[in-house]
Amino acid sequence: MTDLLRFPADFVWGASTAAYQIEGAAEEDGKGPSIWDTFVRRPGAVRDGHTGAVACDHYHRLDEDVALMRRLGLDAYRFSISWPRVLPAGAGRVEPRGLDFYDRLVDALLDAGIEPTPTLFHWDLPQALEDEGGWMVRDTAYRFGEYAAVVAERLGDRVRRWITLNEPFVHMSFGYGFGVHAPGRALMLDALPVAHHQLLGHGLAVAALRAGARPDAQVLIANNCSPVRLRADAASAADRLAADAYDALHNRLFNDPLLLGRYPDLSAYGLADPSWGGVVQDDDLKVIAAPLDGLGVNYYNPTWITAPADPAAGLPFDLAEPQEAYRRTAFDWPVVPDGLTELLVGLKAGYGDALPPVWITENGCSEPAGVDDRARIDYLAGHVGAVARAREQGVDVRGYFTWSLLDNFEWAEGYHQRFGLVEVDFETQTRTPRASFEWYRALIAAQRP
Ligand code: PNW
Repeated sequence: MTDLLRFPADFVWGASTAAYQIEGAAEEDGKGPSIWDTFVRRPGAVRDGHTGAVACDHYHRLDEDVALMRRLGLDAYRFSISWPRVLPAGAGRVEPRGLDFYDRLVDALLDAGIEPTPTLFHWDLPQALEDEGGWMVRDTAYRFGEYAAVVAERLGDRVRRWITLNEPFVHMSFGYGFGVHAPGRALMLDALPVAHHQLLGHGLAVAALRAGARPDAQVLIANNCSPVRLRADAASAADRLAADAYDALHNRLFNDPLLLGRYPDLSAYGLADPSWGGVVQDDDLKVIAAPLDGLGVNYYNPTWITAPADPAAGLPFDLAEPQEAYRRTAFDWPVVPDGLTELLVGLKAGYGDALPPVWITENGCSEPAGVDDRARIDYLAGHVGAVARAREQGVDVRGYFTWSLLDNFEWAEGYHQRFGLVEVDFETQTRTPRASFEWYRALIAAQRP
């Protein structure tokens, strides 16, 4: 299985995590509260009232965790930086102990021969900024640019690959649209300014990183992309329009401004007027479309869409279930590796030369507890194969990061979903590599010249 897959020697093999999901130490060393620290206290917000207060206790187990990564043979490790660890109030006073932690992590990774690949924002907005309106207000974009400059000044001499935002679509829709993630606001389509302000923040962060980091630094964003599919029994003109509307909201709303410098016309689907009521100001799109060194793509599964049963009810599409009997992960997500090939080939077809090199910045699955995770090996093998097929079809994919290195705090699902190559016992903090860890280690080793 593994020996069938040969990638170029410089293809980057990685694993991903995020600060709130693994670090714990939620109130240590001067860290300010984030919206997740607040949200997890809301009754019913997270299954069984789980919180990330301790999580994998990675904040205190950095050396052990980097040793695991070294054993795995990773080329790169994608982690996220907690904004409120660095700037407890989101802006103003810098907390040096917060920066010290990431400084030590970067050095430990470099010592282990692993490329540190930090993400500046993986959903843990400083609560102080949420109190001022969060990503619904334009100021948050400027605060994000300032935060990027602070981090670049401290880590920019050593970090060569940066990611600005993680999945602005999921943060907008789950956090501000439906309210199932922090900050728990259910604004539905009124949450659209969250897209623009995150993208503006991204553009300002790109400028800050280019100014403050090493000249050879690369800057990426990690977008959650999902190929949109119709059910075989749903192929009317109304179904196709619904699928286009969903694609515009999930994929093009974030990829078009970054790569083409313009927003999709959401008004064509009754979603919003093109100016978004003054949210999009002159020259914002120039900032947002600053050239990227790569597009990060987080892929889990396609989305099936039908025409809305009740067009007056709000959204111009309905989410549907596929008719095919796909294998399901423990999260009940369908396993569809060819969706990743379809997605990547579609990005190339749609954006052409405007598409920079692509990096799979997340891909993986939740499976039942236990170390004999054959199902995860099948998932990963299928999706790595899907990347190989996209490369054969001319898509310039440079790296693959699996989600996740460790079992961790899976947002609204708490510790009920396990995505790790390494099992974590959340009582004892014991780490136990799974069969998939050994499989991934062998895959990476087999690529070495
Ligand atoms: C991503 N969806 O979130 C995040 O970047 C990770 O932090 C998370 O742990 C991982 O995927 C697994 O969930 C997503 O419903 C959340 O389409 C929801 C969706 C996709 C990605």
